[in-house]
Amino acid sequence: MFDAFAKAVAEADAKGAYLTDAKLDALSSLVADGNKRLDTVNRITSNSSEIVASAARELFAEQPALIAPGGNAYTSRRMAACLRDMEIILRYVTYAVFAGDASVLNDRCLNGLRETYLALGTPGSSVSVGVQKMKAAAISLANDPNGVTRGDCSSLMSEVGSYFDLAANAVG
Ligand code: PEB
Repeated sequence: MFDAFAKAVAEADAKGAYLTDAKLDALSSLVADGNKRLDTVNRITSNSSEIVASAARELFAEQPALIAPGGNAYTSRRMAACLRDMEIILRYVTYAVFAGDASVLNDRCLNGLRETYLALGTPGSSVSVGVQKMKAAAISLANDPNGVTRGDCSSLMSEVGSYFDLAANAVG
């Protein structure tokens, strides 16, 4: 598991090289924009239940077969497992945003997840749609300019989006 700093060191060390100016610049802007990152993590974290619930509601509205008898989220046990999976994925996305690096998400959550869903008979493509819906909800919350100092968050939001895309593509 890396954060953006440890990743830069590991990559430089693998080449026996010093940190490049480009890396130093990238890390220094990560520090300069640190409050935006922490605000983003805080907003997603403190609204996590709502993000999961609304994404699941939309997913089931679009794919009602999932909650019909015989569906993959039918019975409260499977529904609970489904909501829990979405919550787990969202939690690892918040770790990746915090760390500025996807390795925690890849190594501890996504690694082998496609195979797990295949073995369970859970439709990964539906999980992927659910993750995309969480992405939309999370970004609209995190990118809301009200109640915070206004600034350019476009690159941070595209980074946040990239972690959701990584998760969606890992199972979809
Ligand atoms: C991954 N999900 C399930 C299981 C595992 C995971 C390991 C099997 C064990 C169990 O049931 O608890 N666990 C989960 C995860 C990590 C982990 C992400 C990462 C660290 O450790 N069903 C649907 C939807 C979808 C869904 C499409 C969006 O119809 C999910 C939610 N996952 C789902 C369901 C089950 C499951 C298990 C329904 C139960 C499957 C079953 O027992 O039939």
